[in-house]
Amino acid sequence: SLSEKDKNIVQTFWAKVAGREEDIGCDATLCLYPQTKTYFSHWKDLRPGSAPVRKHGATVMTAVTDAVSKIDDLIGALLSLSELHAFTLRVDPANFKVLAHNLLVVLATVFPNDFTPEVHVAMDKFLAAVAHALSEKYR
Ligand code: ZNH
Repeated sequence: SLSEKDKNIVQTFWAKVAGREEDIGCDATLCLYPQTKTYFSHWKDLRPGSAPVRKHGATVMTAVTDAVSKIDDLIGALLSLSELHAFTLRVDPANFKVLAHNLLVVLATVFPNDFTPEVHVAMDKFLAAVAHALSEKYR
């Protein structure tokens, strides 16, 4: 689980994402990894970089920013989103791990100097905890 040191590393590193949620979120979700597009078939334009795809990327990243600010209670912070994904959106929770991996790749690419091995470990633990919290309402 996340040590106090990990939490500090995550919070410091994640501050760099501010203002770039749309680009990073787009790349981590449907822009570079369109294999999940079956969940978004109700959108008119699903092409990588389309307006709804960019908007969704920003939405997910903003939710991650919110989770970073509530890092001491991720289960509580993400409970309603877990419910939404489990019962309304019916997203296979395996996708949370896929997104965590994709996001690590994107972050390493966008911030090659800041993404040290230490940051990598802390972000990996954090995103695993987020995936776990989002899976809470799945039974
Ligand atoms: Zn998700 C939506 C978050 C992952 C799918 N999302 C969403 C939202 C949010 C989120 C915030 C919005 C809501 C409202 O509106 O209310 N997600 C999130 C997070 C994560 C996620 C935080 C992790 C980290 N998702 C995900 C995945 C998937 C998804 C992985 C699959 C693949 N989501 C989704 C969908 C939706 C969402 C489908 C809906 C969209 C529309 O718009 O329609």
